[in-house]
Amino acid sequence: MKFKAIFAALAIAAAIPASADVLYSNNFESNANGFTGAGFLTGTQGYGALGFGQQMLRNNAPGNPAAASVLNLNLGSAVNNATLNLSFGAIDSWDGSNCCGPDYFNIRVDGNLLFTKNFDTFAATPASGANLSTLSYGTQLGFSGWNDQAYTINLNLDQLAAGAHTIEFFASGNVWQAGEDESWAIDNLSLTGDRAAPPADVPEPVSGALLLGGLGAMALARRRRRA
Ligand SMILES: [Ca+2]
Ligand SMILES: [Ca+2]
Ligand SMILES: [Ca+2]
Ligand SMILES: [Ca+2]
Repeated sequence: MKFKAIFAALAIAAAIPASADVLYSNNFESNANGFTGAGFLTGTQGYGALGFGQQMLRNNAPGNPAAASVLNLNLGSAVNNATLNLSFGAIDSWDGSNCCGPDYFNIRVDGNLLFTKNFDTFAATPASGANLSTLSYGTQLGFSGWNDQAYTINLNLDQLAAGAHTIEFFASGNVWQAGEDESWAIDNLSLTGDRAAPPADVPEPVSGALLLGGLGAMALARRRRRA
């Protein structure tokens, strides 16, 4: 029984890959597993042509900051080189530095604000930044009659410890108008990273000694049975 448990533990340790793992992924086609707080699945309208599929997670909550859509994760082991990737839609009248802004989209990981950007869907050029790639701007993708924008966002989260984590997605700004005036959506969300190596104290030499001891005892028992 003891040997079986040790061998099972070794087998599990050997099965943990050392390279990049997908720790969470969701295209929001059928569920928002792991999420709490504000937000709801909705049809993608014009965002469907930009890789958002049929459904996405939309949040049009009011407030400053507005109520967040919160991803709750529990990691079985520590993770290195963690990266968060997502598609982001700035839907309708995001005002940037115009009259009714600022309108920020924010990502906060374990209480740390790692992404904040004042989006302007009236601008002649797309928003720019090291973490942003443009999918669409200056076009009508649906919802209210205002033009919309779409981007991919890539964030380096570095190390994540084993255990619970929260990733909050939310809008803010003292003229965040919410509702059908300005809202946002995310899709194609993934968290990838390298699971840390299994603990160094996996008792390989000990189990070997136990195994040899066990074989010795078995041989002794056989000899005794023969005698
Ligand atoms: Ca989708
Ligand atoms: Ca607005
Ligand atoms: Ca629109
Ligand atoms: Ca606004």
